[in-house]
Amino acid sequence: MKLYYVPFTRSNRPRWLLEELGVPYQLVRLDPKAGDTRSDEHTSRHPLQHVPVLDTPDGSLFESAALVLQLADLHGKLIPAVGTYERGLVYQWLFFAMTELEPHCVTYFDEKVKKKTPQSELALEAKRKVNTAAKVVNAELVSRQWMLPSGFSVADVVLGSVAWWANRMGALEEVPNVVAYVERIMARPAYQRAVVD
Ligand SMILES: N[C@@H](CCC(=O)N[C@@H](CS)C(=O)NCC(=O)O)C(=O)O
Repeated sequence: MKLYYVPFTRSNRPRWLLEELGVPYQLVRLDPKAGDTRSDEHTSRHPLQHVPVLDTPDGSLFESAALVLQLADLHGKLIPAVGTYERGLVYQWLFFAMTELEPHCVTYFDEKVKKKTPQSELALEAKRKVNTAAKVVNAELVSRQWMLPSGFSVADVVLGSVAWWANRMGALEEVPNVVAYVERIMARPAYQRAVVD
């Protein structure tokens, strides 16, 4: 497996899962500032010139959540069997992370970090929406450590990395279980190996 990767981006998600699975992989580091993601070669891998992209023996794939699902299925680990209720929960939390939480994190990041306007109307609205979604996760984590009753799974790789981002930006308010969840994630040896460089 070959992973096209830019540090501190969504490409950490498949890298973290590869580390959790303990399977060998090749990391191809791209430097967006040097134009690596805009090259013809990379555009042929990802038409939007984004990372991550994963080369598999059968062809290349993009979209971080899709890569995580596919890798877990290929290795038969950290994902419940197709058709089980817990598999449904994996879909639920992956879609929740990607559609209910991440888009508001993107808006908050753009306002706070890129435009440096953390008090703009858009920023405050995005922060409110981040916390509306985070409260759902907070309630879920009252009685458990990870999103599935059976324990750590791919759901935590995707939802956990979005929660990490929200926490890192200082967007989370009054969701102590989510903050503790992010701390548990950061304490995982596989996570630490995935973000080391
Ligand atoms: N929905 C996509 C988003 C991919 C994306 O936006 N990637 C960003 C980094 S987080 C990117 O490649 N930006 C362009 C660049 O860095 O040159 C996914 O989850 O994989």
